[in-house]
Amino acid sequence: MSAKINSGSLTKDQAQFYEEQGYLVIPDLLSDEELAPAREAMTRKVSMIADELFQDGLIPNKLEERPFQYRLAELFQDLSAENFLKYGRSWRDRIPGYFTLMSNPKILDAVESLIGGELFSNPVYNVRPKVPKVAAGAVPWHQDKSYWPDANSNPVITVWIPLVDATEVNGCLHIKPKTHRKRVLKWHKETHTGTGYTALKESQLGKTETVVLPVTAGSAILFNDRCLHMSTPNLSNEVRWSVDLRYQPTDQDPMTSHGAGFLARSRKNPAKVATLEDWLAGRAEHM
Ligand SMILES: O=C(O)CCC(=O)C(=O)O
Repeated sequence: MSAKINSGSLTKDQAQFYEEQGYLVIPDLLSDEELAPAREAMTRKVSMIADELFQDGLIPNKLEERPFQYRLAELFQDLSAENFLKYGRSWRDRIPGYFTLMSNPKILDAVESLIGGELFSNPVYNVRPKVPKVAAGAVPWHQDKSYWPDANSNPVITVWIPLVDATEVNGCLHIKPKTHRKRVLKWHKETHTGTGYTALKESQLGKTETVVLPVTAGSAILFNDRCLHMSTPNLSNEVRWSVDLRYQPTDQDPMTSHGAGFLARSRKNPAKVATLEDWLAGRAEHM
C-alpha cells in the first residue's frame, strides 16, 4: 500500500453519496506511514499484555518476533475468552500514536467536507483487536447513537479505519444504507458474549438491503451515528485490527461522561487546537 492521495477532501459526489446513503467508503485514504504511529501504539499495548500473561504463567513465550497482525491472536490462541476480555473488547488508551491518527489532516479534511471546519474529536474512540475465535469478535446490528441516546451531538460521524485489510473472512463491516434517517431504535444489551454490546433484534431490521464492505488497510468508512451496522466474526488466523474514531461540530454536546474529547481543527481559531500534551492530560479542549 502507498500514499495515494494528499488531501482527504471529498468531492461533491462523495459528499452527496454520504448524505443520501448515510455512509461513504474512501479507499486507501491513509498510507502505511500514516498508520505507523497507531500501529506502534497498539504494539506497545500488546507487549504490555504479553508481559502480564507471561508473568501470570499463562503463556510460555511472549512471541516478540511475530508480525503485528498475528502476535495478539497467537498469544491468546490457547487461552479463554475471559482471559481476553479482561483487557476489554476494545481499547481506549491515551498513547500518543492514537492522537497522531485522530489529528491526521486527511481524516479531518474528509470530515470537514461534511460538517465544516470546526471539528471536535468525540471522546468515544475505539481500538479494536478483533481476535479469531474469541468472544467479542462479532458486533451485532446496532446504531452508534444507542451508546449516547441522550447526547445532543448530532451529527456524530464515525471514521472506521482498518490497519490490516478487512475482509469477509476476518470480519469486515456490514452497513444498511439510508438507515441514518431512522429514529433511534429500541435496543437491548447483548449478554451471552460478555461484551455488553447494544444490539437490535432481527425483526427490527426490516427489509433494508445490507452492503458488505471489505476494504484495504488505510481505507476509511465514514458513517452517521444512526446508520445500522454490524461486523461478522473473525474466521481468519490474524487479528482484524481497526480503529473507530468520531467527530462532530464544536457547538454540540462534548459528551464528557464518555471522557475528554479535543478540538481537532478550527479554521476560525487554529491556535486553540489541542496539542498532544492537552490530550494526554485529558483536558477538555473545546470552544
Ligand atoms: O469494528 C467493528 O467490528 C464494529 C465497529 C462498530 O460497530 C463501530 O465502529 O461502531
